[in-house]
Amino acid sequence: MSKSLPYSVKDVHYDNAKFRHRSPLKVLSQSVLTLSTKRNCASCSTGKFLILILFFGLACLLLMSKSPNDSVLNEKGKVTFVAGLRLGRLLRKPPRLPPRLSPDEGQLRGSSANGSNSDPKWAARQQSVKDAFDYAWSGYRKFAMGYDELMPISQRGVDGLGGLGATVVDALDTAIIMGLDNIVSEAGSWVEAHLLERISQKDQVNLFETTIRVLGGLLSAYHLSGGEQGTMNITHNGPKPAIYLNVAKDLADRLLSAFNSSPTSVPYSDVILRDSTAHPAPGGMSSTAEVASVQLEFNYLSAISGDPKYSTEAMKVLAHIKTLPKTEGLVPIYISPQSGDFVGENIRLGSRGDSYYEYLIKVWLQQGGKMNNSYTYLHDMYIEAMKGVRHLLVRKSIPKGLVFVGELPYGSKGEFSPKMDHLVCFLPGTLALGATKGLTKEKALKENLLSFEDLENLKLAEDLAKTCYEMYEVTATGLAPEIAYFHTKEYSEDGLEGGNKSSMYAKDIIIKHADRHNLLRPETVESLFVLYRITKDTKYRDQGWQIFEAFEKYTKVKSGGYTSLDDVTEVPPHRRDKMETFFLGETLKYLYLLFGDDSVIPLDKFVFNTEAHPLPIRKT
Ligand code: DMJ
Repeated sequence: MSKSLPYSVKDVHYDNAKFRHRSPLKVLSQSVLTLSTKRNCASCSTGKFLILILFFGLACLLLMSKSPNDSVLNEKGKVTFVAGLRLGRLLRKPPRLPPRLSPDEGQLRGSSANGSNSDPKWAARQQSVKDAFDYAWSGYRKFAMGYDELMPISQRGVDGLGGLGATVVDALDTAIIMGLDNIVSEAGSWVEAHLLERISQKDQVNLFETTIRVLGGLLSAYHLSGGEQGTMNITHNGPKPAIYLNVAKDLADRLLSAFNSSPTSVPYSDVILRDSTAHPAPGGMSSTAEVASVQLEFNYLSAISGDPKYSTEAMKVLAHIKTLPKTEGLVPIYISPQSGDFVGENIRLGSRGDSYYEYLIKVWLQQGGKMNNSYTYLHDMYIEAMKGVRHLLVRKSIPKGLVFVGELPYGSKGEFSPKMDHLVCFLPGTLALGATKGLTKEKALKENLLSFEDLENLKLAEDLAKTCYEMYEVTATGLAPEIAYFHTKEYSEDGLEGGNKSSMYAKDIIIKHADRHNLLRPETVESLFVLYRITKDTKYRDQGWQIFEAFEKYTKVKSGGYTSLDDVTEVPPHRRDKMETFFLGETLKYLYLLFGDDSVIPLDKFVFNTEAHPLPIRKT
């Protein structure tokens, strides 16, 4: 067993001074002080001369920049120029004018308009993502409209998710955010014309997948098209928001049977839509991530419908999980709806485990992110779990020291596995969000809002985002495999490199033959987006652009749409035949937002569900 990576205080190298706010006057006085004391020159004639020139220059500037706005009326009615005002004006940054927004843009934005995308390079790149979305949608519309997914090579549709037209609903809010009115209208009209009927006729669907993609998509479309403002559709495209809400309610009413049929508060995994019945998955178990990742959606539905039943049922799951024994906050990936207990010892943040951790912090944020209320236990569970991650799951690879999150397939007493699913790459974004609560790192540091745990989590977020990006860089296509293993003292395998010989991490990352596929997944670009918003470090944008270009190069299909790949380590890669719904719902949405204006879907006003559907944070 190798040692776990200590994230001790000395590992957190934050240059707080770099972010500390200094007033212009302080800057001036500190410069003078630096001149006089540090260089010990105040008494020498050059020092005095320099100080004199500094003050003389300032005085001239003050006098020359007369402006009536800098004046106040004194009691005799005479105009007096106020030096303080003018000095402040000279030293202040020019004010950022609020952008003029159409009503629909206004809906997508928070009150702040910081970080506008004035750089034409990023505006052009954002446009390329929008074009890619348009291309993906037109392939889907041409060959698969109304099916769950497009098979772009065979040019047909397939119902892999129960037949509710999942791509239509997953893509809808991305089209709204991108301002693609025709697509909003096509997708919205399809929902209005077909979805209720489909829901009433279809057979088996998975509670989690249907909630995050279809219910989440409807709720986000409801909000973004102005649902909470009244019955008018403020985007002027697609149906009235009330249509989305009605369909969402009908769907959720049927999904509730998964909760109501179970003998415990842990829901069954499968629902028969047409008769609103539910049953367990074939093995009897539900996935922990699945039962604990429906709360954002059910809570918001309760808020907008005025009916608490959705939230009540969904929140019982988390309240119940709170009472179960855990390993340093970490939980097994299976849970039994029959007994309500966890099953097995397999602990991981990849498939079946991932969004349990994501929703702990996001549900708390959705409910206002306050301490000392009935949701605080979620924050506490999250903090404990991330401590557990740092202690039990985080290691460094050799020879180059990439920080990764492994697995404990036999619990904390069993052997550590250096396996990391691409799915784990949601974690850097969630860690950063949980640390600053959606504020920029600069603001959070300036306002002293970051605890020790927050700083550790933020540091881990940045390290893991690097690893996730290197999982792309290391392959011949520039696209990540579904699963990577990391070379450690205890584990190594030769001849399983990614195919990019110039990557300095070629020896650190091991890609087994069975894991070389790429499903157009979003997790890494999701984390790059969140980290860019929070740190403002443009490297995250550059990395996102590299990934986007690789998608364009290797996954675009001539006849329309994009496809999953079979093997990212060879060029040209062998292609699969599927465009997953989350390529439109998540991957392209996060890339679009990464290259765009920070005030669109601000992270302190919205939480993204695990399928990237933004839902508003409850106002407190
Ligand atoms: C999405 O459906 C969701 O993000 C889910 O939580 C995990 N996997 C896919 C995308 O990879």
